[in-house]
This record gives sequence, C-alpha cells and structure tokens, in this order.
Amino acid sequence: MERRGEGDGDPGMTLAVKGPGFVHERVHLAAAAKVTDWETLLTSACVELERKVEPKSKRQEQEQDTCDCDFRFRLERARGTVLKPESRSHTKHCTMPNASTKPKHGRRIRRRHREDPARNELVSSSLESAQQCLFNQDYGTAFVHYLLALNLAPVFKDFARDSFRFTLFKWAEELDSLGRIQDLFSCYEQALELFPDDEVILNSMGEHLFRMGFRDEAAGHFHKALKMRPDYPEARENFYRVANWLVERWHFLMLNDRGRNQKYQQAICRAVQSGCSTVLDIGTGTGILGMCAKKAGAAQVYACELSKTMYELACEVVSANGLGGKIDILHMKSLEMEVPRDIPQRVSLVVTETVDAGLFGEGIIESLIHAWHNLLLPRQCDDLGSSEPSATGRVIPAGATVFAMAVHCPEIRRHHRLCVSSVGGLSLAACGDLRSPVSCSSAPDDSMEPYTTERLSRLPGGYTALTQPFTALNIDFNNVQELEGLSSRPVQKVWLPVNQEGELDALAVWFQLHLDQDNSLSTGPEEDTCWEQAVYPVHATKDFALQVGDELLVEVSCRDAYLRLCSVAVLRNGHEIRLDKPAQDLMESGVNQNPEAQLCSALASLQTDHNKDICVLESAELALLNNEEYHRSFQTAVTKLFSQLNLANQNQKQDSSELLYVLDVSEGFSSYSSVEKNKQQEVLKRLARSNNIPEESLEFWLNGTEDDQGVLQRPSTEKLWSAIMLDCVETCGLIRQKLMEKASLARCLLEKGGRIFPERIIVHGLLVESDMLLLESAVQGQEPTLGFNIAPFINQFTVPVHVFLDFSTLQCKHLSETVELFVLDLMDTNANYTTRQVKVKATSTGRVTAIPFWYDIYLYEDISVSTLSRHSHWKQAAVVLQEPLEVNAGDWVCLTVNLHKSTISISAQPDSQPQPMD
Ligand code: 44T
Repeated sequence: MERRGEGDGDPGMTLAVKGPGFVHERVHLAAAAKVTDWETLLTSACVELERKVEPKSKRQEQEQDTCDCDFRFRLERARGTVLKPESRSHTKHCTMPNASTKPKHGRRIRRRHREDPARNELVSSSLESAQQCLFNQDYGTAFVHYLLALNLAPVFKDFARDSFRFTLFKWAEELDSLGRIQDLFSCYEQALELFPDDEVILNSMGEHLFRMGFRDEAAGHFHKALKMRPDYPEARENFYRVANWLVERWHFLMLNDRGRNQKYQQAICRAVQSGCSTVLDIGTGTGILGMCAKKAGAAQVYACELSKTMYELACEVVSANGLGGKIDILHMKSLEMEVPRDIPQRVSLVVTETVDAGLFGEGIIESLIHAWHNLLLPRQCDDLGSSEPSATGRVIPAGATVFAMAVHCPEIRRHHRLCVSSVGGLSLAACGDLRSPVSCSSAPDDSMEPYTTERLSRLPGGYTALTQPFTALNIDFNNVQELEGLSSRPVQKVWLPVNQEGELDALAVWFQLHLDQDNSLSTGPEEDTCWEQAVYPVHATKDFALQVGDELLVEVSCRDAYLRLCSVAVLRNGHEIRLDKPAQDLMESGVNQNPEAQLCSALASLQTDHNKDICVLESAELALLNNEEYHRSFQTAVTKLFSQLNLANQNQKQDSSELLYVLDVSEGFSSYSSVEKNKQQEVLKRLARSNNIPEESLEFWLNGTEDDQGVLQRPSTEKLWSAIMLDCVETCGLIRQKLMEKASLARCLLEKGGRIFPERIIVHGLLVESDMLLLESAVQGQEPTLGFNIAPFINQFTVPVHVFLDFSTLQCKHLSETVELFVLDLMDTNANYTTRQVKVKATSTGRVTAIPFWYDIYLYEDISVSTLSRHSHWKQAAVVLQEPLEVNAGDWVCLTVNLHKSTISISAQPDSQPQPMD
C-alpha cells in the first residue's frame, strides 16, 4: 500500500525498526475488530496472549520494504553510469512515556481489588503485559492489552493515557506501513470510544484521515480536538490548513454582502406575502434564507444542506435566532428528499442560491428538475393565472441570463499555456503540448474542469475586453421542460465582432440572477460584488492575436450540466481560421506572425498524433515553467555551486570530472493520476533527450510518495549529494509543511561543500489596512446579515492566515514600509526559529487589519527569487489580526512573529518604547 501525502513522524528522526518482524496476527484481529463485549473477550484474549507470536508473512515484509519515496529524479551532471541507490537500514530511538507500572489511584484500586479480585488481577496483569510489549516494541499486542485493561478498569485511564496514546500511534504507524488502513481506523475508533475527548488522539486520527484523502472528516477531527483544547498548537495548525474544506471562504463574503442579502430578503418577503406559505431552502448554508422566509410569515419552512458542518452550523444559528423548532433543517442533498418521508407536503416556494461563478457548477439544474418533479407544487399555468399562489409552486431565483466576452489577459495566459520555448537553457520544443487541466474542448474526465474562477478586476496586470459581452444563455428556473431540455439544446454558434486588438486568452463568463420580476443580482466583472467570474482559458492558439474587424466564432453548449464555451474560429478578411486545430494550421493559414510561434508550430507539425502529446500540468506548474526569471536565477545558482565544487575537487587533486549528484525533493509536477505521472516522467525524459542529456543521468522515483527511507539513500556508496533541491513555499503563499525537518535531514545527506537549494528564506511583510481582507475572513457583525445573529457561529471557522492573495491588486492602504519578519536559515543546524519581535514604524495613520507577507528565497549566496515578483507562480499570504490596531503616522508597532513547525503567526501591539533610531 502506498502512503499518500506527507510522511508522518519527524523525518529528522529515523524510524524504529524491530528486529526480525514478528506480528501476533490473532491479537491484530482482536485489536482491529470492534470489540464491545469485554467480558467475552477476556477469556479469548487471555488464551491468545499466551500464544507464541507468528512470523510475519512474506507479503507483509515485502510491502513494508517497498521504497515508496517521491523524490523525483537525480540529475547526474557529467556523463557516466548511475549507481542504483542502496537502501540503508536505520534505527529509531524512541522514548516511552509513562513507563512506570505503579498505579496512581492506590486507594480506589485496593477497594476494587476487594470487590473483584479476579478481574483486578487480570487488569493489572494486562497493564503489566502492555508495558512489557511496549518495551519489546510489540505495539499491536500492547494495544490490545491496554484496551482490555482500560475497558475493564476505566479508573486507570488517566494513569495510562500517555502510554496508551504512544502505543496507539506506534501501532497505527505499523498498520499504515502495512497498508492495513481499515484496521488502523478501527483502532482509532476503539481508542476514541475509550477517550472520546482526547485531543491528541483526535488530532492524530485527523492526520491519518487527511493523508488518506478524507479531508472533510479530517477537518472535523481537528476542529473537535481544538474545541477540546483551544491552545493545542498541532490541532490549531492542522485545523487552519483544512478549515476551508469545512466552511468555504466565500460563505464569509456572501454573508457580508448586505446588498445581496437584502435583495434575496425582498424577493422572499414578496413571495411569502403574495401567498407562498410553505418554503424549502435548498443548500441553506447558515440558514439565512430560510430564516428570512420564516420572518416574512411563512407557515412552514424546511431547509436542507448536504455539508455536515454547514448543517450543524445552520441548526445552531437558527436556534440562536429564536427559530429553533420553527424551521425544519435536514442534513441531506435535495435530490434525495421525498414527500412525505422528509417533508410532509409539497412546497409553494423553493429558495436557493446553489450557484457558483459558472452558474451550474453546484448542480442547480439537476436540483430544480428534481424539485419540480418531487418537492414543489405544480407551476402556476398562464391560462390559470388566477390560481392561488399557495396551491402552486415557484422558485427564487426565477431565472438567469449568462453573459460572456473574449479577453486578453496575460495573467490567465501564463497559468494555462506554455509561453516560453526554453527553461533554464533547456529547449522545450520536444515536450509536446503542456497545458492546464482547465479545458472544455477535450473529452470530459475527472481531471479536466471546463472552467476556473477568477475575480477579473483583481487579476495582476488586469485584462482587456476584446469583444462586447454577449448573451450566451437564458434560463427560466420555473420551467421544468426548459431545464430538462438544456443538455439537448443544439450547440449555439455566435459570431462576435472583435473591437479591440489583443491576444485571445480566455472567454470570461458571468450572469444575472433574476430573483423575481424586480430584483436581480449580477456577478459581472465591473460590479462591486463579491462574486468571481468563470474563466474558460483558450489553449489552442499559441501567440495568436485578434485584430479589430475579426469575427470570433464561439460555441455555447450545455454538457454534463455544465455550461461550455469554446472559441472555435476567427473570420479574417473572408478567411476562416480554425482555433480548435493544432498549431500548424494557424501557421499554414499565415496568421501566426511571431517567429517563435512559427517554430512551435513547425515542431508541432512533426508530431503525428496531437492528442497523445498533451501533457496536463497544474496551472501553478505552468506558471512556474513560464517564470523565466526564476529559472535564470536557478541556473546561475546551480552553475556557481558546481564550478565551486569542481574547483574544490581540483584543489584537492581529485578528478575534476567527479560526478556531481543532485536530488530534487520538490513537489512540483504533482499529478492527478498515475497516468499523468507517467506522462510527466515521459515528458521529462523527452526533454532530457532532446537537450542531449543522457537518459541514464536522470533517475525517477515517482512510484509512491514520501518516505523517510528514500531520503536516506545516497547516490552511491562513496558519495553524498552535491545539491538537494527543496520546494519550500506552497503556491498559496505558505511555507511548505515540514520544511525545516526536511532541511535538517537534507543537511545530513550533503557532501562537503554541498548545498541545499534554497539555503535561506527571508520573510518580508508590512502593515496594511484592508477591509477586503476582513470581509473575506469573518462575518462583520449582525448588520450585513439582515440583523440575524450569525457571525459568532460561522466565525468559529475563521482562519487568521489568508492564503492565495494577490497582494499587488489587494484593495488596501499601506501603513508601513516593508520589513524583514523572519530569517529561515536552512543550512544552519543550530538555528532556533520560534519567536521573534520586530519593531515596525507606521508611516500613515490608520487601522492595521492585516500583515501580508511573502518570501525572498535565497538559492545560493546572493542569488534570490521573490515570491512577490510579477511573474511569480506563487501567491502571497496575510495574517489577519484578531483585533485591528489603530496607529498614527510615526507610531511604532511591535510584531511578535512566531514560527511553529512551518506555520507563521503574527500578533501586533503598540510599542511604547521609543526607538533609538527615532
Ligand atoms: N460560491 C460563490 C458558491 N448545496 C455559492 O453545501 C460568491 C465563490 C462564490 N445542499 C467567490 C465568491 C463567491 N442540496 O453549503 C453549500 C452546499 C449546499 C446543497 C443540499 C443540494 N442539492 C445542494 C447543492 C449545494 O448549498 C450551499 C451553497 S452552494 C454555493 C453557493 C460569494 N467564490
């Protein structure tokens, strides 16, 4: 079984390896099965525990021995053979908590002894055996002993808690490495039955769940751990990293959008007052629309919500607003609802805002078709215009109009197609078509999305509209035939006059939501709204510029309940130029003027099967490839290091052609499926071949994910690594988790004079006043939410660090100069990074609400790249202060910057001490 995600444990420590692997299978079974009848177990367990341990099966040993590291490749600079990595065995030294067997609660135990000596005898012998097994590192058996003892004598729980946790974690580690995931979770469940509120167990189970890809469940566990102990840093950090999955950030924006809330309220009020007395709120979120309906006088209000966290939140909010028991909230997807099982009768009004930036992405079409057939009263017929609203059904919003336009936008371009022909001196010509996973032209599969979303007005570098907006679609949510006919509508072809010259980078899409006859919401790029727009990137046209007078042919269709837009052709001077064909067609048609693009086209034409040659990379990875500045710096840094290493070899009279080994442990080229992974490996090989790098000098370890064993491998028996590449900053703007642990491990693997890339990271930041960041991180009181009390509930999910920020376009006022917040020295073994105080002088008067931060990444000596640079593939992050801090120009602010593991936290206080410099 491959492990997924980050490796657990401290990679700085080596793993415990037991002697020859002995596993007590029967005990495993007991530990893995859910045992509730402890009395029954007693007898069998006693027998089992006396039995001899059985040797591990061959398969298990093989499973454990499989090296599943994710280290991408080793690059051998000079020609020569690559020696196969040798695995090294390693031992771990672990300390055991609570090794004493002496019980703490003597008196009570003695009394119990008197009550039931046989039972107590068993308890104490089980506890003793558990500890003995712990010493022998037989964690499975130890775990069963503990379960037995603590279930029989809960009085020992406090006493044994630490040892029990330790046993559980070690046993879970073993089960994990054996791929016995089901058993692992069973053990955690049993542990939580014994210790339901144990924050350490909850947090640890959350980490396992997260690594297995159960993100919602993981987030739930971190949240509970944090509720149990709000000052538990591990759970806090884990929770902050996943809170977005529990409560997506747009909930804050939507709830803070007073205009939107009021419009919905008005439409609902009007409908209820006109006679719609039974209401269903589909996708209620925090319950706000349902509460509006109740407040407007609806007799019955039902609400459904598919997310567990949001459902629980809605229940809390509704009760806190005095409507508990008056709104029937169901934790289910509307599509699963039935009358009368879930609601007693059909309703006269459905309210919903289950729409995303692309309108249909939350499944509104399917939900409404189902609602019309199963949950709503029949629609009011035009010829029966007088029928009672309480006897007919309707939907808010009543319908929507979708708009689209073609845009020129370098920021979108560099994230969705390859814009460079070489990277760090390597020609990419033979790489085929590298593209982002956002495309509506290719066959739909899980890894492809038809659109992405952006707030166009906030894109760095802005955008230019190349055409007027056009109406791509009109839909009536009150007409079930129309809803049902949507996917079979013929493809609509629209010819758009181009009125502005520029490269065709994307089609941007937004919509107007017609709540009722009088009220509508627009999600357009020019509006002052929290909404993002849907972006359909154009892939096929390498450096293809539209000219004024051209006509662009766009096809609009509705497939798999998604709206799809595709630019297919351009009409220029009476000639039709296809855009959905490979690049050479453009060249042949004489449209491509750019020589670089012509070269690409020529190369593309050498390839026969174009579809085969598409390699999908994440959009941040494409942006990284397009970041020429980064690659230049990297190349300079590597060249400099290598020439110094070669010089050192010469000085020591060693062979200057001595091999230099590079280990890349960066996580770039992370993939969606193993198919993609193989494809990417293929592309890298092709890249090497076409650039005269011998194939043998590249070695990939792509088959699994991270494992400590992989890190410990040497390039060859007599060599260590010359350089180790670490990917230290995530695209979202945070330091990569476990970076410092990885760095300390990497340091041990370097040859003399070898370096880690980067060697140092300097964190920069400044004080800003930004209302926008506040609106995006927490609901600001009751005023925006129509007087309903929602903020304190949803704000439990506020995260102090805002990620994926475009600092260059953030609406904010700078209140200080940029300061150095922290220095992370990856080459320094003794550096202690915990807390640092930084004094910052306010340069303007205002309210400090946030501290955006970014990094200067020092690759080697003075060669650095900044994560703030214009062409960076990184976004920035910002700490949003819990309480804004008022400052006057000239005031000093003291920032306490804390780095725990790889999480930065910052607090700000006024600094009363006058500065010597001042
Ligand atoms: N995003 C807006 C989407 N649901 C808005 O679980 C606008 C994004 C956005 N429940 C930036 C800004 C904005 N049955 O809690 C969710 C979801 C739930 C359902 C029951 C169903 N069939 C569904 C479908 C969805 O409804 C809630 C709202 S959905 C999306 C709303 C501020 N980025």
